[in-house]
Amino acid sequence: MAAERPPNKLLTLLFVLRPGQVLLGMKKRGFGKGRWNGFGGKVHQGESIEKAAIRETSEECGLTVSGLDKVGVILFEFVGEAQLMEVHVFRTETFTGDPVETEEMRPQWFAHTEIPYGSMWPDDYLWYPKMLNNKYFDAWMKFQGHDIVLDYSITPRPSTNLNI
Ligand code: CJF
Repeated sequence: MAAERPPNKLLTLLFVLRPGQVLLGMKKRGFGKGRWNGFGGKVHQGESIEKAAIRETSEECGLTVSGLDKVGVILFEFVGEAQLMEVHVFRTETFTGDPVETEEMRPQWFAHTEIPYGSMWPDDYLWYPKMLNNKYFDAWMKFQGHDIVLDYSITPRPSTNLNI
């Protein structure tokens, strides 16, 4: 079962989609280096979660996004560590600009059928299919280190909160 303690890290993760494709970024430094992921990071104090998701995407790949859809919230716990991460996942098909490489990320479009799961966080294959198909969910993931998912649950939820 999920640990009964408050999350101590509030993070965002945003996916930009165009027909049949999703934009991912290769993380070039820091947490998750060497893995493809959506765009995101820490929510600043006094900042809304949605604003943080928009800001991080702009900082990491140069795109201006709007019309966010809420995909779900994933709670990550790591055995033997105090760290408890709450990741708010969003998606959008509305953006302006062209993706650019930054010091943080190297963006690339991937067909839904060619997602590079072997070079991503090991939880991703469990929920990307839902995210790509607009299925809303909440999830809990229990990690051993950074490479092993020991246990997890994924709960569907009604697709409310569209276009927040
Ligand atoms: N896709 C994904 N994103 C994560 C974390 C994660 N798995 C957990 C680390 C074990 N999987 N992010 C956390 C950091 O901020 C970006 C999203």
